[in-house]
Amino acid sequence: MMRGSRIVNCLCGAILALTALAVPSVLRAQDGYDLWLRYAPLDGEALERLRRLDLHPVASDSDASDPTVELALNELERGLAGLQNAPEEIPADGTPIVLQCDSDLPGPSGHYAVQPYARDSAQGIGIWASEPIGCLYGAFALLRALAQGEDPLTLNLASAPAMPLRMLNHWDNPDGHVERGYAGRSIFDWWRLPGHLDQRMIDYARANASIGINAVVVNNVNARAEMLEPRYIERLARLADAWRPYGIRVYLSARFSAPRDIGRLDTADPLEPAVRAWWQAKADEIYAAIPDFGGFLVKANSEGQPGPQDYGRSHADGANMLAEALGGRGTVIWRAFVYSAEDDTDRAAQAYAEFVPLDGQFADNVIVQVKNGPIDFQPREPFHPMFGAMPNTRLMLEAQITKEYLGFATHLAYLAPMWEEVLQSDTGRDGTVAQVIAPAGMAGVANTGSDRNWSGSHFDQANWYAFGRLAWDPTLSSADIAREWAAQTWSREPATLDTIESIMMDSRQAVVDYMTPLGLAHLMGTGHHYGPALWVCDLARPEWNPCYYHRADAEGIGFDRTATGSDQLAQYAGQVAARWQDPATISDDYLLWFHRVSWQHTTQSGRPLWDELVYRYDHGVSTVDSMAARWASLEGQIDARRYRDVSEYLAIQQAEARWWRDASIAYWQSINGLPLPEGSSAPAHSLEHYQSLTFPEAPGDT
Ligand code: GCW
Repeated sequence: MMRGSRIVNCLCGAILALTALAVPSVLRAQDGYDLWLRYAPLDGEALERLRRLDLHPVASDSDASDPTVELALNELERGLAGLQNAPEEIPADGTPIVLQCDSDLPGPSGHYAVQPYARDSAQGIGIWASEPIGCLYGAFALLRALAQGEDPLTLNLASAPAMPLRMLNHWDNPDGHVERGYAGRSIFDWWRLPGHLDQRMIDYARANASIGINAVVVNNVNARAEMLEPRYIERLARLADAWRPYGIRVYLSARFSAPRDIGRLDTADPLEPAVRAWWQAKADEIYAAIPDFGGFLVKANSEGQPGPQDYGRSHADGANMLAEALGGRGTVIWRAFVYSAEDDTDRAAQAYAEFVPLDGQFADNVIVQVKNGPIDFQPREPFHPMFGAMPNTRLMLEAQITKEYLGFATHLAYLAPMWEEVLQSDTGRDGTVAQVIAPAGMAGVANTGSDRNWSGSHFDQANWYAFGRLAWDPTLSSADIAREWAAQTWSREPATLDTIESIMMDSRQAVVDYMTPLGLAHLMGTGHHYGPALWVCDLARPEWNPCYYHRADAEGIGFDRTATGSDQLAQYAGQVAARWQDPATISDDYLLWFHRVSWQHTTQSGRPLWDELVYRYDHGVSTVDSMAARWASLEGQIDARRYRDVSEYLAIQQAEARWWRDASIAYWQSINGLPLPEGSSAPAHSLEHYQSLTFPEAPGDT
């Protein structure tokens, strides 16, 4: 099989080489499908060096028969061929890349070392790991370095994952709709499974493995019970088989009421023996089909989902019942994203209030999954106060890769700076958030879909990439990740890279500024979360309304979370709360999140709040203008199709940033009656105009 595919690849390589004569490689048409794994041909010294070395991968006989090692060898061949613009054929001699995948190199699962070695007069590159998956990760690491033009003879790439679970959560429904998905339909074709496995499922696993992702929850946390039925288990087994060599374990979101929905029981009470027996039998059935099934992800008693509280039981009762059914075979990931219709306390305080008293009560194979902030994936939130507050429970961080609240796929917003901000936050109790989650992991709500470019936009690929890289190593800097991603995805030209990196690094703060500056949150159109809707105040549940979050009136604006208000600030460690306690000293980034202040309040910039607010909106808009201008300067440096795709999206973003600014300012002025600061232009339309806009076609709704 190997030989056959090499022969075919040789022909492809020859055709590629001919095409290369006509069009400079950087400008060849790209549709984004290849992600960061393009292996675009090197040039100059880097290319000469590779050609001189004539690298070729080899593995010992015992390793080579392993499917994961075979993937590593194939990937190296494919990558080396691409980087050298050469056919995928193994040179007879040259410098070996020796894979040793059963070495006694100590470290957690997945670790590797990639280094040059010299033995007698021979030199080579070694990839050492203690299991095959480490070799695959090492192969990708080597190719990542080579793709950035590095010299293989000076590399020293020892690395180990910082946390065991590096997971994607798909909010994909079995009918193909993706909740909060902006990249088309679901990539999972349940209808044609298990008979047909789409190549995309392999390409997806390969992309995940290249950044260290090792776990995938295939269905929405707003789960359908049918996903637990035999026909889906059979389909999932086919995926599990296909992904196993890539080191990926499959998980299911489980609907808590499944014993009633599909099990013919009249209760789902977790303490009821018949219910426990049902889950036990279900787990056994799944493990019979998928021996390395990862476990269940559960959203319970949140936003109308069923859960143990329906029967007067606690989250721990519910989670532990499922944990017992899985036993040592798998993990229950229980979400802490809860807020209740009956509870009129500050929404930001509710998860902590419900979960922290349960610390120590969860079974060993339960992980509690906590969103990065206490509300809901806003453009900026302070870190969630549960981090550090449950020392006897494994906590996992949930981030959102899909941009539900950051302009969908059409706004360019690189999210790694946001995740970096959270991961590096000192909880004041148990180290940084990154340290708190180290025994568990990180989950990202996936942004993949059926769009040719996977993510709905070329730049959103960077968020998938950065999520994986940070879950592997949360100490990486967002700027470094941006650069290494861009070098593999766009171009290696240093000036082009500088420009792309600068656009990416400015982008998230730009969104914060034009949507929700100074600690404001949740002002998006209700339901679909597209566009501004600051004025909405008539929905049944208080926390569905933007006015709940901003609390603006003629006197002032902001949510008082100090002791004079909801006192949610008291959920943080003393030293952390102290930093945010005083409206005179708190960072402007969190001002209106924790404080209600007058429109005249002096901010850190020295400007009164109203002036600062308008300044931030203007700054957000002008940053997007500048991002578009910087991108325009790359015309001719980037292949035309992707260049144009990004240009058009940036034009949309420019218009929508203005829309956000204008609608927000028009609304605030209707409340505070204040004139615009000198030099700031009036909104383009009346408030009524903005209020009249509706978007019934907005994608990704529930
Ligand atoms: O962000 C909100 C979304 C819901 C989502 C929920 C959650 C899956 O608007 O669509 O439901 O969070 O995280 O459970």
